Amino acid sequence: MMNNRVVRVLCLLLLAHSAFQQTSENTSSSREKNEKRDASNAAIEELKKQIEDIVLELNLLKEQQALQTDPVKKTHHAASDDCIAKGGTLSAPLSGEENDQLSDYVRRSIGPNQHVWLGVNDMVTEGDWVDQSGSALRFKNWETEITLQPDGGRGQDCAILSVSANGKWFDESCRGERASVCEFNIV
Ligand SMILES: [Ca+2]
Repeated sequence: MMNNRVVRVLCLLLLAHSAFQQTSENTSSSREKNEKRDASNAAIEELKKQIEDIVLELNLLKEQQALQTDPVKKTHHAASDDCIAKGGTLSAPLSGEENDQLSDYVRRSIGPNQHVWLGVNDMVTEGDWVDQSGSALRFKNWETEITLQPDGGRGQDCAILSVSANGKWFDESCRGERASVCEFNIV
C-alpha cells in the first residue's frame, strides 16, 4: 500500500521536475510558458496532497505498530509476561488522548464490547495504583459516575479498560481472564 503511494509520488515529482525544465528551457511564446507553468503548479499541488496523505497513513501505521492487540483471554500476570516477552509492556495510557486512542484501537481490532487489561495495579499497597514499573500513575480514568471505581478492595488489584464504557477503567480480580494490548516504543 505504502510502496504504491511512494511510486506514484515519485512519478509526480519527476513530472513536476520535467515541467519546470521545459518551462525554463523553452523559448516559445509567453502564453505557452504560462500554460506550462500552470500545469507545473497543478502537479506540485497534487504532490503536496499526496505527501499529506502519506503522512496520515504513516501515522496510522505507527499507531498500529506501537499497539498490538492479543484477543486471547488470559490472567493479568500472563498477559503482562507475554507483552514483556515480545519486548513491550501492557498498555497504560498516560493521558486522556492516549486513553481514547487505546479505546478506539481495541474497538477497531477486537470489537465494541471488549475489555482489556491495563498495565495498572494496586497489588503491593491497597489503593496505591501503580504502573508496571511500580511508579505512581500520572493519569487515571476510573468509572466514577455510575459505580464509583475502583470498588473491589483487596479482591480486585488489576485494572481493565472498558470499550463499551467509553474507555473508562474498572478494577478486577487479577486472576480473571481478559484480552490485552501490548505497547511498544517504536519512535
Ligand atoms: Ca485493590
